[in-house]
Amino acid sequence: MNNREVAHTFVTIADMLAIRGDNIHRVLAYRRAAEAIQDLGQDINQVSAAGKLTDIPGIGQTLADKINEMLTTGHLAFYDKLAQEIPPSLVELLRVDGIGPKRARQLYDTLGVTNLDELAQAARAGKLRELPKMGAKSEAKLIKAIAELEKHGDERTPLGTAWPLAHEMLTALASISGVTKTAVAGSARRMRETVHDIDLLIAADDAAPVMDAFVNLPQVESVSGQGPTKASVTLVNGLQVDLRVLPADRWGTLLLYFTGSKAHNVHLRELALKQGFSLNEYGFTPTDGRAEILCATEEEAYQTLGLPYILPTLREDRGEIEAALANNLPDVIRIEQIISDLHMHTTWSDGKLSVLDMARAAQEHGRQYIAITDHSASLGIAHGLTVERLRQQAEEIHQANERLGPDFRILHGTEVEIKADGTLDYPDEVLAELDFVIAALHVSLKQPREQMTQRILNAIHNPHVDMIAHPTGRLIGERPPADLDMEAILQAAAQTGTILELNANPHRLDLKDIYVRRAMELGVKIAINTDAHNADQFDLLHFGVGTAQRGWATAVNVVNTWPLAQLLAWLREKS
Ligand code: DGT
Ligand code: CA
Repeated sequence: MNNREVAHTFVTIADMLAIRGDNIHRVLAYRRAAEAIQDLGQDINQVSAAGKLTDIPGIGQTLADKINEMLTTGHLAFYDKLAQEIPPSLVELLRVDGIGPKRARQLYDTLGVTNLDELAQAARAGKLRELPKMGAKSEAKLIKAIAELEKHGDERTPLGTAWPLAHEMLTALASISGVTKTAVAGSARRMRETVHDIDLLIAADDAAPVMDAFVNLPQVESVSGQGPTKASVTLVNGLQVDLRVLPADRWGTLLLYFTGSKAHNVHLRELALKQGFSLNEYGFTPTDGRAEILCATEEEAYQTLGLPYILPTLREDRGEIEAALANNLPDVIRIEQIISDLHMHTTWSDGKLSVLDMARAAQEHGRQYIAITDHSASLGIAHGLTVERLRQQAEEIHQANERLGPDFRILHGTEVEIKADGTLDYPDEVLAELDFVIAALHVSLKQPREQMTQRILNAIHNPHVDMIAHPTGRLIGERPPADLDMEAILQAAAQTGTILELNANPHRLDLKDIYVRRAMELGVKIAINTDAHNADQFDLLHFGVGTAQRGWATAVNVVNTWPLAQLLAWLREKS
């Protein structure tokens, strides 16, 4: 079995356990383990062979034993036993909006439904309306939700698609009179790279006008549910959006609750209980009968628990609550600290603007220095530069620097192709003429793991290469990452002082958060770059910063926060 298969088994077990009604911690433990395995930079078989499974965050001895059993026998007795109680296909029901574990269990127990097809049939035959807590209206709603699932699927949507939509809608609603606060909550606020749906929150005393405006927004295709303070809609692109309208005095706990993650919330609630409160979205209720505590801000909610404020991007229960308790939260990178962008393109290759125009746009976006890094010759599709043209470009960059004066600096760089055979597209003596050398993969991304990894390692060990761009080459939702031994790459980057990029384009976000976190542990320096091909793409930076925060990156480890002299000194030292 491979990482994906093991992760899939654990996710299914988590869902089966939830349907069976097991304790939430047990369910979350399997989910967390699945996520860690899915995201692991190494082959789980190798980790297992090295006896290091328990080094993976979220995997203790019990889960390690189960993984070993799967890897050696191809089976898991626990899964087989569970499957006799809860058919694994029953978990498909959870994909339908409005069906949770309890409902799935009920449908199985009462109607013998075991999968999505059977559910659709039962619903369309009118068999659901007689069930307890159902009725014709709920049945109709489920039929709609099933149709929705059949039409649009339930693929997660890239943050880059969801984010602008969420903010456009919120802006439209913010202007309604009586609205005092607005927020995007949920996974989008935590800047997860993909979202299942968008959660919007609005504070207003009178919900009705907001509800009305919401369901009539131009982005909305259909309304799947509407109550006095709550509505769900599907947008024309298939994305689902939930809106809640609430009074402002409970805003803090409401925003906290709906921002999640679920695991973070569960952990906070436990902490609250230990301190004598039950915590929910409406506030803190002391268990000894004292009056409820309302929190108008998230800061107050954390304060009530004796915690410092925890940024949304950290709320994944990946150690942030322990760190907050120890007053040891990482001082993660903030967007204002970024002063450079080290990866961008101009009309010399596939960019839309000249060197000077890109520099001016970067300056307008607050950057103090940049590297111009057009593609190399072999990337014909992007009009890569021959050596001759690369040298002509040096002259243009020199002139642009003269024009821009001492307050801004353009470095002359390249995004040199790591070719299919593992060599670089320019000879070393050409690379030596440049200020900043990025190496990157764009072609032959499906080679076997060893070959792929070796190509990047070759580049890392070339003393002229300063940075590896978008290391895995993935395009979220479109192209899977190349099969790479990321641990070996991170180790080599640490050893040679090679910078790894966190490409801020929301369709890449590559390195992803967990690799950023590992980079921080190993002391690898990262660069958050936009890879801009046009002026407006400098605005994508915040996606990179959000992802860096999710990886607990601090300013010292992000080279774009360094003054130019410090970066140049680092590059000179690089071996
Ligand atoms: P998504 O939509 O799958 O990308 O991820 P989220 O985190 O946006 O999840 P969603 O939309 O199901 O719920 C939004 C937030 O509401 C979630 O992050 C935490 C909170 N929440 C929802 N359901 C529960 C729950 O059963 N327990 C707790 N503690 N919190 C929940
Ligand atoms: Ca959500």
